Amino acid sequence: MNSRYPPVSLIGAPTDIGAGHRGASMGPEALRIAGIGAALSSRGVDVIDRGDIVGPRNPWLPPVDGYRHLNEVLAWNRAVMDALSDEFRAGRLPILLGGDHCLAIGSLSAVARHCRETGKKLRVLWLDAHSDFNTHEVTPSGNIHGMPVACACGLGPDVLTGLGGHVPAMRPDQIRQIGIRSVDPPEKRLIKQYGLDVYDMRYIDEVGMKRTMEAALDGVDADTHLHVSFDVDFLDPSIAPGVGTTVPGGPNYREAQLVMEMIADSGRMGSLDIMELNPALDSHNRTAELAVDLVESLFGKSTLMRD
Ligand SMILES: [Mn+2]
Repeated sequence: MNSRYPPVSLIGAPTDIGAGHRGASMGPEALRIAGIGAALSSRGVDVIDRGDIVGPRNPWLPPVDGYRHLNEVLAWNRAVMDALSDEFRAGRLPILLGGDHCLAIGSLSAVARHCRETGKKLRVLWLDAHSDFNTHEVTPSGNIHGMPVACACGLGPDVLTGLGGHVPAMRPDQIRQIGIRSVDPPEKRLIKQYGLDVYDMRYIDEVGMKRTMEAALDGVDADTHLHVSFDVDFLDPSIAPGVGTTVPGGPNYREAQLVMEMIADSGRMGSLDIMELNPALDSHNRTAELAVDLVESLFGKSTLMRD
């Protein structure tokens, strides 16, 4: 077994309850079919598949008071938080197989609570085309997958912001967002107001991915729990078409590999979300296969001859 990594638990969360397109509910199975478990085992990682979390079905209703499916979103996120908390207590590294990105409210709540309980420093890397910092006042759609970062920072409905028992679950300065290229104008104002650290595509174009990641990982040390929330729409749609909210101009294959390799080099990743994979919009499961390829890099598989 590869002693560099703690034992890993795969947790499926098959729902699209917070999304604007149906289909992310099939993400966990697509990742399994693309071989995520075997890929980790072949890296020498001890991996268990815990199967799927069970939650309410998607009623596909319009928003109420700016939120779509709030009760169902809450039920799913409670279940996600509990599942991840169990893994942290067991000393394992949970990989959440989404599912849409609203489920990060549950994973961020669990991670933040784990860090409070163990005295670890928290750093969240949010790999995404979007900032996901909407609120019910400014959201154009009411889809809660556009709100998880705001909720983690205490901005949102009490039931979601208070999920982990501490409001806010985390401070904006514990979060680094990478790959951002689509932000609604009122969301932009909130991001400025809260001082969120955003490395958008303009920044990456100007300074390069290596320096971007050095900045995003700056200060991560042996006491840091690094949580990686990987929205598959982070990637350029030309290589990753299987998502509901594609935005052109994202990181290419080599840039994405570099992101994952530099996270692996830090040696501090303690939890991972793989979110928004939508097999209904994919082509021959290639986006799932790419995601698995990138996960291998997160666990130390270098494309270069460095071992
Ligand atoms: Mn997202």
